[in-house]
Amino acid sequence: MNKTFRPALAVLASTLALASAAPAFAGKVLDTVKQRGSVKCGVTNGVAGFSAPDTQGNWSGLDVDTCRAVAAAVLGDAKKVEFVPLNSQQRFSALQAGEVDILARNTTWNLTRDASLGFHFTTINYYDGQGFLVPKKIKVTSAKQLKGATICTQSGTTNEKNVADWSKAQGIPVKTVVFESFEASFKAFFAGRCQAFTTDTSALAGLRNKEAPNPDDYIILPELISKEPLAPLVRRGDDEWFAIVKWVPNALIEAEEAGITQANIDELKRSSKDPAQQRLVGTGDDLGKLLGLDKDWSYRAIKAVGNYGEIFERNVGPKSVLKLPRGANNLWNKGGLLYALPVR
Ligand SMILES: N[C@@H](CCC(=O)N[C@@H](CS)C(=O)NCC(=O)O)C(=O)O
Repeated sequence: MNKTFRPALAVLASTLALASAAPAFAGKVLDTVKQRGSVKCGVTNGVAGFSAPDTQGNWSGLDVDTCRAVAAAVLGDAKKVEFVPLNSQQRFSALQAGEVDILARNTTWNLTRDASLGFHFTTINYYDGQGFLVPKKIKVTSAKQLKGATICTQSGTTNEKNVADWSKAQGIPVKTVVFESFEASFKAFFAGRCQAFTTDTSALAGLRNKEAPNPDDYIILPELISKEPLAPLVRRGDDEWFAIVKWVPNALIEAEEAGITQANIDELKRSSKDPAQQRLVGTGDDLGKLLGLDKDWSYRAIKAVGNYGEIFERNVGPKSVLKLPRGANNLWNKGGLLYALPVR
């Protein structure tokens, strides 16, 4: 070997050794969360299936479960979450100002938001697309028939911009009416102010089933006019917290791939000999320490909310009022787009 390369290689080797042995340094957000004893999670004011309070103020939904899983992983208790309702306009400034530790609020990951707001998107927890809800009585069965229609939507969303793009690209002029509050926007629609309502189709399913005076009087049109990959996000500047909020939801997807459920996790913790399962249930390699957590971080998260498939089923799938098909949100080896990064 050329002698001049030897010292450089030695430095590289020792750097790599250090990198693999070094413990993670807990970031400021994790310290604050531990001191406070709760995770502050920015959510919506109420979108069925994603984040909505019941009459007693108990929150549920797919985004809510992401925050509960993080709380279980870092604080050992899925209940230690403070939910902060934010409308579409308020959500980003609240995260920037440090009013929440995580924004888990049906938020679409796109270039502008990723590159200009000072955030890191973490793991996509729902692949969505924008659509239209219309009353059956107007006899519209395709978005192509919306020429000249008045369309209600909420400001501060991708939806507002997508409908303008779609209208231009398709040569279908429409009149968009935007509202700052979600409630005001859908109430106006159900009162007949607009011929169509547009937002992410998952939210349209919630609107139709939970808010419509009579769900059977409304249909969701077949066209999807955009891609809406929804993901929780965190502020930049704390790589350790970013890693936690990236790896916890990822572990819930990996748990589904590995066949670990809320019901079988304790049995697998006792008896599994499969290294992939062992890492997730806390009996294999200790990956928690690399995140500034303990060995049972993912065990607690899965035990608290279930694997991704269970979360989907309960909140938006067959066990919910939304009854959304698994579609793109199925695992990659079952025809969907979910592909967990290896937890190893
Ligand atoms: N995914 C889209 C839309 C998200 C969004 O804010 N949707 C509205 C309409 S469903 C909402 O959640 N409103 C609830 C609220 O403001 O509390 C985005 O990130 O802009």
